[in-house]
Amino acid sequence: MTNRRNIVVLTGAGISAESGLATFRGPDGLWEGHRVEDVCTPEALARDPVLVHRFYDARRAALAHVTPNPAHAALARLDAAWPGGLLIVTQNVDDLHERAGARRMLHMHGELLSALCTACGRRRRWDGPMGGQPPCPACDTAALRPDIVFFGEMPYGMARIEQALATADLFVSIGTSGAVYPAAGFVRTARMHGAATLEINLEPSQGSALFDETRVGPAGVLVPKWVE
Ligand code: BJW
Repeated sequence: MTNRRNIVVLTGAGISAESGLATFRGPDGLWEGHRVEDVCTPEALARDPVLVHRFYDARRAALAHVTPNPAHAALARLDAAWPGGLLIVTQNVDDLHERAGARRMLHMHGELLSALCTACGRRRRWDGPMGGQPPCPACDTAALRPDIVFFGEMPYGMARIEQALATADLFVSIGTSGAVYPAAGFVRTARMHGAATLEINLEPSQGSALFDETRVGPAGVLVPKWVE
């Protein structure tokens, strides 16, 4: 491990791949023939809500059959033991970091197990096929949508993330292709503020050249090695 004080960890779909969840842009990255870019937009939700709900219902159902892997567990150990600053920013909408025990974390692209009311903007736990009870009496179930950040929408927690990047001594990116912004730009921001940068991925990502070091291999093996 390292003795650097403030750490920001960014995770992507690759960290959950060894738990059995599909990544977005690999060979199995299509869902019923649709690219994620065609399903995850406000326009797609307006045009074909049944398709979009089916996509997220399937993803939600898949959560019941998976468990955290050694990479999630290693980050949870880091969270419990690290005396300095730590923020685990995940692009993933699964709950595997929490189930492994991580606490200092943030879901920048939303959560499968959360519903968002399009009428009042409140978020609540997803508890039913169409989101269960509405978050507040003023809105009805029809107004609920998956609490997912679609393309063109502002990710959650940007101010907190920017602040953590500005004071980071080390930025670590795990299991992400670097294809989607603003997450793909975090490495530049961290470097600009003087952080050391490390990438852990099955293959060099689109932004590999921006990292001080790239370790190529499965997260389930390399993340525990990095943390210990
Ligand atoms: C392993 C492994 C193993 C496998 N071990 N590794 C042109 C330029 C710049 C930006 C834009 C642009 N045009 C449009 C934009 C903006 C747009 C964008 O980036 N589009 C790109 C397609 C170009 N971004 C947005 O719209 C975002 N909002 C935004 O920009 O708001 C404005 C703003 C302005 C200023 C500041 C801030 C904001 C919103 C993006 C929302 C993304 N949503 C999704 C879907 C929702 C969640 C869900 O349904 O699950 O999020 S898309 C999808 O991609 C999902 C992911 O979180 C995201 C990233 O994917 P990820 O995690 O990297 O997965 P993969 O599959 O791509 O990669 C997996 C990697 O793991 C691979 O490299 C494998 O090799 C590796 N791997 N097994 C280690 N075992």
